[in-house]
Amino acid sequence: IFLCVDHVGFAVPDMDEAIKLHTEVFGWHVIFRGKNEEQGVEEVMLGTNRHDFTDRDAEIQLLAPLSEESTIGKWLAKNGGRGGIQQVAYRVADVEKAAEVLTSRGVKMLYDAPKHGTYGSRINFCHPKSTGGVLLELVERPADPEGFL
Ligand code: MC0
Repeated sequence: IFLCVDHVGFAVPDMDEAIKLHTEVFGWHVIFRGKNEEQGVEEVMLGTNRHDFTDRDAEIQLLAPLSEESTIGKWLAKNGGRGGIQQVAYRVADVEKAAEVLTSRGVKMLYDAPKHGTYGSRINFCHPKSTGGVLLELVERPADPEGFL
């Protein structure tokens, strides 16, 4: 079902501080910064800066809450205000098909239909109660990522 790991999502209490840490200390490059109002997040995607950079590389996603009531706001509050790994995202070719297959195997999907994700991707999530405790996101990237990367 899965093509590869698309990204690992870190919940962060302070975006600017997190960017500084992951770029200056760990050497990642900011390749996208934006807001997803529907998900209640400010997000930053971190990637490598190799000359042969392609959208096949797994990325790190920094997620800061737009409000205390948002998913990330609640997650941070539950984690004592500290950041941490909030999700792992698997890339799929067809998010509806992948959700259908996983549902038939007993996984509980969060959404009946895909929602909008980073770079114009289509996303859904597997509830952590049916994955052994990890929030798993399914990501179908747009066919043409031109203009995003
Ligand atoms: C909650 N739980 C988690 C978890 N969040 N377990 C693992 N990883 C997480 N991230 C567990 C809690 O510990 C608790 O377990 C149970 O799930 C219910 O927790 P809750 O605090 O009551 O939380 P809920 O039910 O309000 O929300 C959990 C749920 C939510 C997964 C439904 O986080 C959600 O809707 N997530 C999908 C959307 C999302 O994450 N958006 C932000 C990223 P116990 O054992 O205590 O009952 S946006 C994004 O990712 C976009 C930009 C993209 O990539 O394109």
